[in-house]
Amino acid sequence: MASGTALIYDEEMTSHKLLWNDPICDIEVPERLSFSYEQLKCYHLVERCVCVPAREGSEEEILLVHSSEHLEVAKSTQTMNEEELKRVSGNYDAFFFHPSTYRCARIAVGAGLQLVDSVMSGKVCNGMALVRPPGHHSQRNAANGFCLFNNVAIAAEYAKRKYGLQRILIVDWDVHHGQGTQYIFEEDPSVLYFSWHRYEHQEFWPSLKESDYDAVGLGRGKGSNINLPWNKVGMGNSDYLAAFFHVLLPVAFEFDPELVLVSSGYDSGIGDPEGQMNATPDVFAHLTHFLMQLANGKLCVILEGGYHLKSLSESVCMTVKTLLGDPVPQITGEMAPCLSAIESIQNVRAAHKPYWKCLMYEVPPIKTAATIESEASAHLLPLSVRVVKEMDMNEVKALVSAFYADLVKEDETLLSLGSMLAVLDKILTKQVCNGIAESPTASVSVAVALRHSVRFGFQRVLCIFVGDMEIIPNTEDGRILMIHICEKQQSEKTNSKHYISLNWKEGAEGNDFFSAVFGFILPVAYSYQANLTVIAVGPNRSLGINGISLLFGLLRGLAESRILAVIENTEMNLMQSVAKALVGDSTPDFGVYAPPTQEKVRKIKILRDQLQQEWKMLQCSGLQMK
Ligand code: Q9C
Ligand code: ZN
Repeated sequence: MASGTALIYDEEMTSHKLLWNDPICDIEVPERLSFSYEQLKCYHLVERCVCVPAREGSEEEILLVHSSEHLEVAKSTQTMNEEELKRVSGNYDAFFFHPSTYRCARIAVGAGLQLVDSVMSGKVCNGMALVRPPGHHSQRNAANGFCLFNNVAIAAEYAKRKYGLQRILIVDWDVHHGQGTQYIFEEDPSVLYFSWHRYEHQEFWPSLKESDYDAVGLGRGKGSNINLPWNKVGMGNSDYLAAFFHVLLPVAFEFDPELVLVSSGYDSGIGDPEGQMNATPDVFAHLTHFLMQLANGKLCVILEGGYHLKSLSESVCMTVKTLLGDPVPQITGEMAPCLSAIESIQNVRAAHKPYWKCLMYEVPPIKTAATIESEASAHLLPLSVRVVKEMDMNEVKALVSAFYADLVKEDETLLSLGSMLAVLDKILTKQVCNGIAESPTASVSVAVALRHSVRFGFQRVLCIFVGDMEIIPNTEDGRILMIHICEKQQSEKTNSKHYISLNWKEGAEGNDFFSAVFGFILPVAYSYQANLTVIAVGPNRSLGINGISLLFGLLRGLAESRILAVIENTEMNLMQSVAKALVGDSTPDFGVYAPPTQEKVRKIKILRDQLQQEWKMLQCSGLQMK
């Protein structure tokens, strides 16, 4: 299992700069790179990365994607004077040449390829390349939008050839549409391209019809181009997360890429003069964390846009920090996507319904008056499991007798409570991020853990039960949100809005749980914004080990990664997988994609309709009037 994060930066790429007055191009400055790198140093992130040198991309490598005419024009600019440079630049929409541009662009290409090689060879697990000029607007035969060569597209094509990859995912979270990348891969089913972008009903640059949600790819590539147009400015954290939950992640997990590349523009972040969006640097930690769950963690992040130096550099740091495995920061603020975002999300889901099994039961959007028009081998275990000393028995007794005395008669239970509380205390006092406790009676341990956490001062604890468990009701309503995943229909607890029963039995293929995770559990969890997550795995669980691992891996993105796992009937396999997921170094191999049954999709939809007023991140289609 590869570990480590590559960082690629070469100061030489700061020599490409605008030599004349041009109000369109003057935001693409060398400081974007140097400032970001300084900020990385400032947070001591550079020293934690594996610093990989950049190199020049070869002509042959550039020709993987570009025409020889384009390469020759670019090459010819090296010896031009300012007047000639200005004239050639004028042949393109929003591009400037400097005598060093060709050299810089070749280093930008090579940096991306070095990153792909570092990840594919197993030298590192993931990494980021800070490059300019950026790439995603660049086309086979043209420079465009500050881009000369399409760094990410070349990286994808290179990875396909050199490593024989058959499925590559490109996630383009830059605020502009990477139309260059779309054109390059639109007929290629082996590259899934996802882009969200400021669109404003085609008002915003590059103002193309083909940036809309109905451009799904061509020929054999149908379904492998996903455009999510933002028709309003001001999109924020919840809108981006909703796009991941309801569009990108379900499709990406179905696609099951062997490598993920990010066209990582930060002009989609707050403060950017181009994007005019509201997403904070924190959200990029979450987006990165989600993508780390794919392709066995093989993730290459390559810089594109981002023009607000502070916002850009903070977001770069959040990305690199997350790649390094640091806890994901908690997102603050109300979690609810806006109506315009929901509408766009609904449109893309409907447009892609023919191509993706995860969307096959999608109902086509109908715009009517009914749409409301308003806004375990030991070394694998996390530290906590190994080092925590059990609590003093009297201390435990005293603690427990305060509330659950009648439940705790047997010594065995008391003993396990002791070790659970010891782990929990380490989490509460921030000595560790997460931990596992074994318990012969998970429901009792969890009840005690929840009560203890609330007493400690936690305002919101998310508790997920997997399996048959007699859930001990709590009296701290509002401070605890319970989601119970089990095969049997739970009876009458459902009248509390803080108890949700998700009646679910994993199918034989064993991965149809994705639809429940992305379509329901994560949206509810993000809406709630817990300070602590407790996950209890009991007997007769209706989920396989992979599903449980995925749940742990993804929930590490919440509550600053604070998770207490309570596991009954410890199987070695389960313990090991949970431990791996908690330390964040493994994503299970899900095998052949099994779509959820229509019945399950319906079940999720009913729950969503029922609960989306309370848990707003569930919204992914227009609200139906009652
Ligand atoms: N009226 C990247 O973010 N704007 N490129 C042109 C013309 C060009 C952005 C406006 C923006 C290019 C990599
Ligand atoms: Zn951009």
